[in-house]
Amino acid sequence: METKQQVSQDYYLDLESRHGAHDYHPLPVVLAKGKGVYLWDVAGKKYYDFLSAYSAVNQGHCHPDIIEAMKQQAETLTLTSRAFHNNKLGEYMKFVTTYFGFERLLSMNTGAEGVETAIKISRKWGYLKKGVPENQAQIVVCNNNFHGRTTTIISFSTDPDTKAHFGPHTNGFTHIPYDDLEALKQTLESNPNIVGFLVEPIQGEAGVYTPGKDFISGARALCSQYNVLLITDEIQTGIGRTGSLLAVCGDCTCEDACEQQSATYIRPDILILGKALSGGTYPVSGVLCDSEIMDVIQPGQHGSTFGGNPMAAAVATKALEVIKDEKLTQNARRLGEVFRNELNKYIANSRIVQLVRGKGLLNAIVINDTPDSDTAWNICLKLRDNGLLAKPTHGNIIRFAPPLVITEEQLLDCVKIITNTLKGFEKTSS
Ligand code: IF1
Repeated sequence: METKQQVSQDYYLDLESRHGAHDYHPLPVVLAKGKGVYLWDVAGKKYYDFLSAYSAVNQGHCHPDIIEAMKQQAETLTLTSRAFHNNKLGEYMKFVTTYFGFERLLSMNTGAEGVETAIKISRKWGYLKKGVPENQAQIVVCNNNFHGRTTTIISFSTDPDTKAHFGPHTNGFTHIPYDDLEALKQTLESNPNIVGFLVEPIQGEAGVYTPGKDFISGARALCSQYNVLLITDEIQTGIGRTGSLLAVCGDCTCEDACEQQSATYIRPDILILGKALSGGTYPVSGVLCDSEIMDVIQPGQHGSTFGGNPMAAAVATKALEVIKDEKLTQNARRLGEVFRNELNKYIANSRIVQLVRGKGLLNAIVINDTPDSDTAWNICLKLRDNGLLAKPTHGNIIRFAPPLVITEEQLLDCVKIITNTLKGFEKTSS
């Protein structure tokens, strides 16, 4: 926070505008401090964070235990590369594979790297284990997917903004509509070269689309039937965000490692994690699967300079411990219900809001205006003025995703801010 002078927000906006790539259109607010569910801007104004850095800050901003783990490791050993072993990676591998119930971990940094890793593993598994002819592997993806921004991943995006003018695109991906089991079945039975089905259990960027209750379980059955790897991208939905440890856990309330999962748990063949894996303090992602799949990767065939570094291991271990120690998954489930119930009371008499949808503390409201209108944006500007930070996903959809450490009192305070702000837009709605 500026002590000598209140440096104007414009000073910071101008620096970014003049010296940076214009690859984002952020809400006009310049943040300087974060703690728990709160953020402060350069003028010292306090906000509730209702985006959580796209669900990377599930454990709350600057969680003291995660920061302490980070400080200790930072003063000890930050990076060895995988050219040598270090004393943190093996223990982390054991911890995280036990935590999620898989045999092996390949540790990377960004979510997109995790997705790319899963694509490479699936293709190679297809060639070496399923007998797919070289370079013929196909991976099924869903329309309106979001899995990151590398060239291969945007090659199978259906969003023009994400994909246009970045060609030539990578081949080997087949699209189906999201939440369409019949389309998946027809695709799998008609193409023997399919090696994987890559899917978000809830489509976050598309607007927090929660599929029918049988979609993921049905996909699991079809993938098993046709010897295709079920690859779940839980980079945004995982680690307690949806009121379960993983969005595919269904109503599981287990507090132990995943092998004690309840009947509702749908175990993927490959699980991709990121974001909150570090509690928003450091880029850490990971791909988990069993040996039969992971062993297609042999020395020299994949990796990254920072992949599996001691700092990532220390921070991710603590970040996952915090999720369980503070029962953040259970808090997300309970307060997610409260949030949707309270908003639905407002929506019952609203003309500006069509609906609220989501699971746990990953929710969104659909504004009663066209996707190209600026109503959702203007609502977010007003929410900012009223002390709550959120941002539209596509056009007329506003995502609401606070840190999972939020208390019921804070949540109800936020519901009040949101509904009072929406009221100001009711009279102008058509
Ligand atoms: C941006 C979206 C959210 C993700 C899923 C992989 C990744 C992401 C399900 C890649 C990343 C971020 C990226 C960020 C904004 C944000 C986002 F709007 F882009 F789509 F959350 F919905 N799978 N999502 O959500 O992980 O490489 O970023 O670590 O690029 O604008 P990453």
